[in-house]
Amino acid sequence: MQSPEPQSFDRVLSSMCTEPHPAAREAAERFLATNPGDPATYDTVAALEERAVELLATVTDHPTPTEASGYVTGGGTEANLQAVRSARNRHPAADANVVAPESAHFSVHKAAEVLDVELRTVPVDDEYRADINAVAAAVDDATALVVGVAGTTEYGRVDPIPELGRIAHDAGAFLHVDAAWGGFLLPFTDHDWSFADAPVDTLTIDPHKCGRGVVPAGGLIAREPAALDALAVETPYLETRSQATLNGTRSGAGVAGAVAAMEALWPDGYREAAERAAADATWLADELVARGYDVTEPELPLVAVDLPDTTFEALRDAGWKLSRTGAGEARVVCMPHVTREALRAFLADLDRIRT
Ligand code: 0PR
Repeated sequence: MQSPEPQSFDRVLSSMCTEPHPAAREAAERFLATNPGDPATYDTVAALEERAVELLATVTDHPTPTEASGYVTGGGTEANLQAVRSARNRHPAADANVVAPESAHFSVHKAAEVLDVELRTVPVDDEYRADINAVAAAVDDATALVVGVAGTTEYGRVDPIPELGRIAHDAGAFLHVDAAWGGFLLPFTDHDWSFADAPVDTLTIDPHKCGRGVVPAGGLIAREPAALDALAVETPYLETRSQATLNGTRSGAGVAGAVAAMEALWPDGYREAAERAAADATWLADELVARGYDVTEPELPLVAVDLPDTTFEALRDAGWKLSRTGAGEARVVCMPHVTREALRAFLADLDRIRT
């Protein structure tokens, strides 16, 4: 039996994944059977992964992209977990803790549980950004890592990354920035978030989100090689001597797709996408406000809107793939597949449903 058609992206509004760039799709297919986890056997894809790291380091303004350390992870979850693990492994405290805003993605909670480190979540301010005073009060000598989010999952907010860096480093901790979603949008804004903007030690940026690579492709990039060295285990029965990744066999398709997408789109394609998304998010927010709804102002192109439950359910029934924030607002993430036309159709359904 033939497998079914994958569903269309037409009505997908809350996902942080999108249609891959055509070049990414093509490259991914050619590399489906390769394993970047075994570079001594699959050297072509291993070289592509070095290129992926260089490109990701370029996007994140690493001081020396050709020398940056990192790898293509299975997604933001793995990158965040490895950042926590690296910081824990490099910190002297036996009972290391991690400090993160409550807006941090749940992958940070998974990381803390898997690694058995204490996670101290601190409140966000009225604008849903990490509260600096709360972070400063939560760190202590045993804090191995402070996490900041550059593009939060729920509201698209950017934490004050330079301030978080100062607090982290004053406490002897590392700073990790989760730009899993925001990483390909932020270079075209005036936010401070990158290696050049702040003392960032490690950073998550996912090609399979706004990078328009294929799933799975996350990214972990480090300022110093020591961050990756702290993750390496010996690999006695491979030709290479050690491995810093969490998974062994990894997706060559993800790596090849990421490189193809970034080579096609950096920087102009990403800039155009970011500008279009920003304009669409502002337009949608204005349209929703004009209809009397409470909207959280989009900072990055993500619109959170307070809809009555019945309206939310009716929109889901009409086929709109919407999800809710923890507080219950519907989220519209203006990913590349979310066109102005799709948003007009969404508003037309909303108008039909609410009358
Ligand atoms: N960091 C951030 C800021 C994220 O938004 C996400 C995922 C991750 C890390 C983890 O990345 P991976 O899923 O690649 O491991 N963001 C949401 C998620 O999938 C996106 C989302 C949210 C998708 C709501 C659909 C949805 O209905 O959890």
